Amino acid sequence: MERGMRYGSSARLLAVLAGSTLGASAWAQDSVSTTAGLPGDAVSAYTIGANTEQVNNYVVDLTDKTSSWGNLYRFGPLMKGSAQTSSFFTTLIGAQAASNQFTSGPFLRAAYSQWNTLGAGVNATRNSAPANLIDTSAGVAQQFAVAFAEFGGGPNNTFGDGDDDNNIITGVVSFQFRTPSRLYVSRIVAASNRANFSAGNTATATLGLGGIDEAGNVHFAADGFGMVSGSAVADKRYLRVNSAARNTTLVNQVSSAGASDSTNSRVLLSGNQTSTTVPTILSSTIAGRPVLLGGDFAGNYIFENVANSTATSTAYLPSGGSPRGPISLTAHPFARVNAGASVATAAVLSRASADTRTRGISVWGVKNDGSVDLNTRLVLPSSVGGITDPTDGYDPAVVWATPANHEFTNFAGQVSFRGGSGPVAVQVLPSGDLLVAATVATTGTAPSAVPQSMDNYLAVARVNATSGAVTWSVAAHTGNAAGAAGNTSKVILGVTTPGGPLVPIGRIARYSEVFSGATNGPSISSPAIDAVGNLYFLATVSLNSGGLTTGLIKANYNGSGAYELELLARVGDVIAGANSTLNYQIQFMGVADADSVDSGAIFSGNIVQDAFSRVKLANTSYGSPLPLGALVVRAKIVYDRNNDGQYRDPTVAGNAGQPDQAYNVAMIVMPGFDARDYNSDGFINLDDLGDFITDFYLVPPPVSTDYNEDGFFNLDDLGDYITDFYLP
Ligand SMILES: [Ca+2]
Ligand SMILES: [Ca+2]
Ligand SMILES: [Ca+2]
Ligand SMILES: [Ca+2]
Repeated sequence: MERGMRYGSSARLLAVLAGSTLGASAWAQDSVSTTAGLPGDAVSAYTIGANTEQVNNYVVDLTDKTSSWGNLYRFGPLMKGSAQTSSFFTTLIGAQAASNQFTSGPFLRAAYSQWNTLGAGVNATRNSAPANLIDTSAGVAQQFAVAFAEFGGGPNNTFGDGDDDNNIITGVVSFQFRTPSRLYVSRIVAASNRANFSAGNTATATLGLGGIDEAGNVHFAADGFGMVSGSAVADKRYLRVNSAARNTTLVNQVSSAGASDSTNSRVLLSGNQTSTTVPTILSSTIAGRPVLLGGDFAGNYIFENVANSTATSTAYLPSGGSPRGPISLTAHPFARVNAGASVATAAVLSRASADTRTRGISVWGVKNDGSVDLNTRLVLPSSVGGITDPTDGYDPAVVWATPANHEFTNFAGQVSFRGGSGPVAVQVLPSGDLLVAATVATTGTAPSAVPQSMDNYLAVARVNATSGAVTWSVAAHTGNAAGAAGNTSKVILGVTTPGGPLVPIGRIARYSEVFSGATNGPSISSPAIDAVGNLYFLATVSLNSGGLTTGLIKANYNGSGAYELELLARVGDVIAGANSTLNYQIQFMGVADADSVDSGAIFSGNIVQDAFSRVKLANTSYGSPLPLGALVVRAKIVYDRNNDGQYRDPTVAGNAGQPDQAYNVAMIVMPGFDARDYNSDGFINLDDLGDFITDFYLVPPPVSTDYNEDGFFNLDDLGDYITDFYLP
């Protein structure tokens, strides 16, 4: 591959220019409370009335962060978990989701709070008031949405009983291309399992995420698992909340009666006693209405064939086959499963009738009403040479015994009920070919059982749109039983000087190498996939400089099967938050829980799969950050509240009374986009100016020539582009 063509290989690359562009600032729900230590400034999910915290509208300014390859990404704590008991700063965050696409239009809200002072924020009682209220009543913005499920031990601070709290939080996010570091966030408490935080077994549902579309419609599952209230949900339900329209005067409690904000909530499946998997969504932008897609343990695909009503089908499976885990979706039809009416493509792990291991991925076309078009099934190769890593020759059929027993993973344990959704990453490439990817367990006990194996590889299949030919490759792997210590696990690459050659900086590690004594994995989360087939996942890593930790990895796709690994972030990284004016440290990003994959790890639904509409994918080079739309990652961050260079979470043993503050957050990762790079080739030069002027005089003008995003195409746009172009 052409490393010289790598995005960021030149002194003129955007990464080097970052920070000097467009006054790009680094400020981010990046805040701490006015007082040090506990309880912090996370908002309660139950506050209504004059200081209602059901909806908060605020700015998060992202912080530039350079990857191991020298490429520019931007990070920010988009939303905190909700407030908990006085013993913890926030709830625990479980599954997350992002809308599959961007849309554009007016800002969701007419104004957003902004601050860059320690202590300022959106909590009505624990922050000082934000200094600024930014008027967004005019202009065109890009919009996407994210969601997470959160849970806590409830008022009694004990997990596993009928007072546990559980919420679905959404964020509808707007931004403009000229100021891509600035996100305008509407944080919304979409649904809760109780009306308030009063003591007692008053919780009425257990919630599982799920999917969200770019308008903020969120789909989730609800049942009465562990609940004892007489009002608890008594069946296996699916619900939708139009979170952008949430009534802020009440808590949207999910119970047997439905949901309190009944105007903006719908029960889409009720009376059902068959266990379901967490649902996803075919977006309102594509289908004209949000369409729920889900599945159950009887093998049915469940789809909202008409608004607020569901139908089932097994036409997506081979005869006698069965699915495993939640389904995944990409908002693009794939020719070979599209008889003409597909608007999207879905995928799920599956077994054929005789299988005792989960070795297949079923793929089907999804029509406008969610129904099944054509289908196909891809089966993991088990022969030597059937699937290898082209970069290092790794062949799992050689390294690991009984390759016919290798199986797709990250669907067991709690995943079907609590998310994430789902284990299979699916994308239709610009060429029309299909790419699917999922994590494989090479060893294990009984099929699909927990404890889950920590010996993993990330398998990718490309399906030719014309011939149907399937080619498999390995994108990442843990090597042999010794993991990173065996020196055969996949290398992670980086530059040691800006623009320098890529050299190994570490390896994927086996989970027990990082967490000694651990007896289960996985070591590699499920992947999320971007517009050109790059993969994003969490994995335990061994770094030459940073030791054993957990990393956020991008696997760069060369277009023909080979992937090289780039480190985007790791546990231990420190990021400067400029809204809070404090540094914070990433202290947790989790891959596994006590027996299986962590629902809060990355799954395929964690990414906005489409690039920004202004990005010209055909011009982006290998390694470019620009194909990434946006990625949500659950993290625990610790603010250095007293600015002493120490990051001491006071809820961790030995740190009691410390002034620092620790929050579980939905971190957003976005590409280092620069609106001046008009042709998206990674350089800002006269080609861009020429291309812009050419487009500007086209009739009709492309949307991208409304450069200043005011909804008008006029000379102001040309002037603003030229002005920006000549900024230093
Ligand atoms: Ca409890
Ligand atoms: Ca400190
Ligand atoms: Ca350019
Ligand atoms: Ca304009």
